Amino acid sequence: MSAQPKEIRLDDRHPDIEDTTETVRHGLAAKPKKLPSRLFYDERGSQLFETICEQPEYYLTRAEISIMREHAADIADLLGPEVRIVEYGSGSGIKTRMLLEHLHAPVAYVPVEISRSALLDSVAELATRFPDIPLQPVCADFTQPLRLPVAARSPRRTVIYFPGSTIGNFETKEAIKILRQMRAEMSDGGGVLIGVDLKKDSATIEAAYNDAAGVTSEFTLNMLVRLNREIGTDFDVSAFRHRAHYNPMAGRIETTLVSTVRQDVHVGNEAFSFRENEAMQVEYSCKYSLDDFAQLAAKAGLAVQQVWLDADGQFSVQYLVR
Ligand code: AVJ
Repeated sequence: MSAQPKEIRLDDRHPDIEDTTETVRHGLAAKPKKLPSRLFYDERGSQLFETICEQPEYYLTRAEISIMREHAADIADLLGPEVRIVEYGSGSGIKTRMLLEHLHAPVAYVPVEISRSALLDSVAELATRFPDIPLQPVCADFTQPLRLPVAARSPRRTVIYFPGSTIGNFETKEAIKILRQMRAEMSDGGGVLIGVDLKKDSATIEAAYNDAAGVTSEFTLNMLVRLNREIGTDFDVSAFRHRAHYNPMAGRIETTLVSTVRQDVHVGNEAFSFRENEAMQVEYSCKYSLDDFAQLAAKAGLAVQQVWLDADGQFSVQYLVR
């Protein structure tokens, strides 16, 4: 008998709706100016990110998928039977499907996602593909402490899945904080399965954030398009350009929007001046050596138990335990 698609209840924690106007006012008043990278992801931004993943220069996604293709079965063996997977992020990706496909009698899959629509879309798709895995979507902000939903069947272990090197978007302090929070949420004997992009020559890294087709540039500039539409700012989008530079000392891509002219931008009735060539920080994408990341994890009370690499050693999937 084949399982019928069950109705899936969304556990809605009503994450605070961000006051974007306040965030932008705060960011434009800072010196240097700085807007958070989470503002990239409106519908268009999420689409553009998907297109970035298909660019020949953006090696991260392909490398991580190749790791999963090669090692998902070993990963599933290591996690063992009756595991509960909690994913930070919507889990619409192919990597999630590759993991779920190989698990042994998983007890639950719990995607935690702030966007209700992204969460519902991904869960609808997973429900048809994996009719036998209980899905327990939670609409919440994963950067905030979470109470996991009560499991229908109690899992042998709870594993937090955080693919995509999204950890790279957090500065050291925040990265430690989020890893600590994962440590608290996983069970005794649980772990964190995390995708981490690795340090390599600057040219390769810089090319990944400066694709020839200009998709990343459009993605970065879309933040301003979005703000003009949603909160009525008047950024002259054509007078900004995307700049992504690898800072080898800090081990990170630093993405800025550079104003090509002197201009005033209004948020409500407040004006903020940009000098010609003034750069506004919009994203960090941190890169780690295996050693760097083991040290970061240690600061969160986590030890690296196993590392899987792609054939070119560009990217890693790591399993962290207490
Ligand atoms: C989704 C955060 C992993 O930093 O590589 C891609 C986002 N920004 N190109 C990254 C991104 C520009 C991406 N992460």
